[in-house]
Amino acid sequence: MKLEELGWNSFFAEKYEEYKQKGLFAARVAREQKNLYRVLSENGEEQAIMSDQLFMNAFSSIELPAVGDWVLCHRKVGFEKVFIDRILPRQSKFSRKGKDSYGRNYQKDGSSDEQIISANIDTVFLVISLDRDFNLRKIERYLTLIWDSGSEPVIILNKADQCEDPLWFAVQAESVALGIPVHIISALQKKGIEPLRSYLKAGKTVTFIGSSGAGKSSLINVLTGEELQYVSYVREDDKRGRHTTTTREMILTKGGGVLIDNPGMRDIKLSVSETTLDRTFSDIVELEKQCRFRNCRHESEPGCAIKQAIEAGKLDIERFESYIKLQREVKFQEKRNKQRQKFIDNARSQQRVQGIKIKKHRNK
Ligand SMILES: Nc1nc2c(ncn2[C@@H]2O[C@H](COP(=O)(O)OP(=O)(O)OP(=O)(O)O)[C@@H](O)[C@H]2O)c(=O)[nH]1
Ligand SMILES: [Mg+2]
Ligand SMILES: [Zn+2]
Repeated sequence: MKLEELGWNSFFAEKYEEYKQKGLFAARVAREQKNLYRVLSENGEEQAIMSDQLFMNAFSSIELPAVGDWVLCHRKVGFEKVFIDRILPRQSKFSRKGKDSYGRNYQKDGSSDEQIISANIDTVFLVISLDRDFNLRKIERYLTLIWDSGSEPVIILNKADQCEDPLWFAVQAESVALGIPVHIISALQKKGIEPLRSYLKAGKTVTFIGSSGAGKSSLINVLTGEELQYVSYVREDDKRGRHTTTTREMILTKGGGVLIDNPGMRDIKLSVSETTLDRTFSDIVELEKQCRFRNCRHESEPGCAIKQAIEAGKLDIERFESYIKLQREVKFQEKRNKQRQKFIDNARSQQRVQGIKIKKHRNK
């Protein structure tokens, strides 16, 4: 297995340079389960665990290896598993708020932690099924998360076979996608799949996100031509999906290209910067610039471009309200993140001063 096929590039090679001499080898995390990892490298696939040092120095779950990460490992005589010593800087990281996959929460203040969903991603396939799952406000949230990750979103409307007028949904989706590609497919009938192959290039990584039951694993199976991922059945009476995929997992396609399947997401809490949010709502940001007053609150001010656009039917009022709501959420999170960072910085400097290693209980 060549590292380049797994997504290795000059960015990582440069970071690796200083560790080459220390006998550490590079590998990519393909799977994570409890504290056990599976890594892929030139040596093939192996089981791995974190070195004590990596684990004990981690102050939050984003400092632990995640699927998609490039890590540096060493071998110890007498041990079958390899040890992960270090995570190379991430080129992009797709994260969300919440407890990590083991239900651990590293935040001493009780607030939820940031959790890496997958790292070093080029493209995110946002899979939405054309039934009750379809919701523009939800798409806006997802897109903001994706923009924040530093990867490119693609919207995939699945289960076209279940829907009378998929094009109508596509037009709706395009109204919030603002130029992001939107594809209509049916994973079940294997329709609309070919155009998606252009995103799967050797050494490029695509991750799949969306609600449980949207068809992420089904699509992966169609793209790889193999029944690699478990697919659930959906109860006919309420069309609700059931969680099938339980771990994040990396899958290599035959033509090159790395896929990462994820379990469905329940809630999508945002912890992003305002700049990221403005990217999702760039149409509104543009409009705001045309208001007569720079500090227009878009209420009763004269010459308000937002109000005019809403009245003229050019801007959906629900979209505008969604923007305001998310802005509030983002500001609140930014404040919390600052407090948290202060806490971590303090704890780190104390640790350094006292020279004490705080022992954490593993596997709890
Ligand atoms: N009718 C129809 N059903 C589909 C389609 N794609 C997937 N399904 C069905 O939807 C159900 C859920 O599919 P999965 O692929 O398991 O969904 P998932 O997004 O991986 O779900 P989680 O792993 O729980 O996040 C299964 O019963 C699939 O057979 C489609 O295009 N049309
Ligand atoms: Mg799945
Ligand atoms: Zn205004």
